[in-house]
Amino acid sequence: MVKYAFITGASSGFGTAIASVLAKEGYGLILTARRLNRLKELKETLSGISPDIIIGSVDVRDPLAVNTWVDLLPAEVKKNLEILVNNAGLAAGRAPIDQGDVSDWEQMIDTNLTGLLYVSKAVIPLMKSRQSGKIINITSIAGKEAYSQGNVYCATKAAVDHLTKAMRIDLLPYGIKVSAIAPGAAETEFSLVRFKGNSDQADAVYKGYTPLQAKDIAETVQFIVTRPPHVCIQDLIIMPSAQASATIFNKD
Ligand code: NDP
Ligand code: 8X3
Repeated sequence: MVKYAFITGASSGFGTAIASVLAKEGYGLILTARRLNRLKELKETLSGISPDIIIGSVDVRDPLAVNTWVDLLPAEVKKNLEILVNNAGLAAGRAPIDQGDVSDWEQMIDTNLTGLLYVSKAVIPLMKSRQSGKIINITSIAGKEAYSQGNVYCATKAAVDHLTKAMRIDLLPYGIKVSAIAPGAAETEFSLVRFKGNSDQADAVYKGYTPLQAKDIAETVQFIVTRPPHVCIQDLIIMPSAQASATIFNKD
């Protein structure tokens, strides 16, 4: 019997690396993001490693798309959905609070928080009916500490941090484990997205030290999902060795 892992934001960064690691663990994969071409490439790469891969262009901000997508999954897949990794997310821009772009705020809140809620609400009933499941929310050091000009991004991640605790309480009677991973600076497409394609600004974020790689976070997911049934990893902060807090780095 194939067990399935649903990973949002699988077209890049952590999501792609998590898909690869869970494929090697033998999971069938349900991979979503907006960029279908990326998901097709990933499916090709992982076919022959994962026993089954289902991909879909799903914008987590669209509740109808999310619900329809989950509804239309084959019955056998829904019955065996064991893992949800709520990974899709982004920072859009960096600005003092009074100078932020309202559409950036909306995009971050709608994706990082509301989108995560939509996906969770669609998937949790499947886990409840199995009386087991593992949900991993990708938060951030930005959810633990606020930093200058990070305001709304930090707020969305703090909200998901708190929501993770609340989900764990609500889902406790159903054998569903809920975990959070809060990474520090990791070199993915994150900064390129945050700085809207400005690669000089994005590259500068990772200069002078060794940032985390997507694989580091994927291996952490692997650790969490391979714990025995009586163990729940609730909350992890993972930083580059050269980063002590959200803003304190030891750079060359
Ligand atoms: P990437 O930009 O590389 O990946 C982000 C992923 O999210 C992409 O697959 C993107 O896919 C997806 N995504 C964004 N918006 C939507 C949407 N509306 N609907 C569906 N999918 C969406 O960044 P990371 O891999 O670094 O980011 C993954 C998560 O990790 C995010 O939640 C981020 O906040 C968090 N994080 C990142 C850190 C870092 O330093 N990199 C540190 C701490 C946390 P597509 O564009 O195809 O839709
Ligand atoms: C991404 C890391 O420090 O840029 O969540 O917010 S940070």
